[in-house]
Amino acid sequence: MKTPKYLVPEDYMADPSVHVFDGTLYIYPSHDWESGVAENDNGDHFNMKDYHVFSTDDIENGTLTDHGKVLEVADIAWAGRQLWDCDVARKGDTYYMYFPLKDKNDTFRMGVATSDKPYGPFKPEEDPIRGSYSIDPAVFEEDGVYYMYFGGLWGGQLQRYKDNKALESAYLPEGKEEALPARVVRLAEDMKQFAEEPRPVVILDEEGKPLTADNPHRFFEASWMHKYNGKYYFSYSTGDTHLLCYAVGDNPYGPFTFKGVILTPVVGWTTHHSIVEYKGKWYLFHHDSVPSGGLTWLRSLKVVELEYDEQGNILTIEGTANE
Ligand code: FUB
Repeated sequence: MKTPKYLVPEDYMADPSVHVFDGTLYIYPSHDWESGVAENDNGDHFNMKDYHVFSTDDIENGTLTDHGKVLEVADIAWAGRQLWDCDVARKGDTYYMYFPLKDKNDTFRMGVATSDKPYGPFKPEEDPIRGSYSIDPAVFEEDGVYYMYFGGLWGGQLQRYKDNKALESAYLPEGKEEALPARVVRLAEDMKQFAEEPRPVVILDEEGKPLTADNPHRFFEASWMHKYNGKYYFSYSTGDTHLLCYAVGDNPYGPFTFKGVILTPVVGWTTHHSIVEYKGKWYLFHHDSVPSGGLTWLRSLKVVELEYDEQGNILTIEGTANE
């Protein structure tokens, strides 16, 4: 499947987190809609209020099942507004959905909701995860240990925190200062709290120096982790330079060395993805705003095959290539 394919042409879905459970592929996207909120740098126009889950046994030629609304703002006791990119992990017989949502003080926290089925519905906990902040959770499991990667600049509020503490005033590094890193944290046994203080996800250049704030490849949002040939691939969006990039490390905490661009800019401001192996092939799930005529808050899900060269480098995909 060398050309990308739109997955849900009848609705606007974005930020796909994708997992395979018992041989079926499940997609957990954000659900975009026209809420009428004006576009701004704070991301207020991404005013999503619920999630759907999709599944398929044949991503290339099959149809997707829409499992309907599985969680909504109205069900969450601590909710303010804006359900952004979520992810789901399985431990034992329980499926845990992790979601960023602004609380009643307009501060993003990470919530947890559970289900006994991968397609929900998900029942939210009464409170957000203690000590959680910012957006875009992505959960990676290895040998029964679960790691959450998270964080996002600007509207994602990461610049409001240092050493996991809220700052009195936000600070965004500039120029040759070190870029703000994503965070990674091990989840507790019960999957509902952090087991430790979140750590920085350090991305180094080829000389071993952390990427600086003026580097067009520095982290902005949309963390994802996958493993290929024994290496850990941390991938992410560069936000205002509109790329999906990746960096490779030897363990889930990093550091990671910058390797390259996965996807060149798509139509629409945001770019966001997941990378999954299914039935012997690797796929990039992502979104663009072509079907809505470029409206960045009305995005559409896509999938395209992802390939590596013999050294394990990801071959760059053209963001404006279409069906
Ligand atoms: O969908 C809202 C936000 O836009 C996500 O959390 C970001 O990653 C960006 O895609």
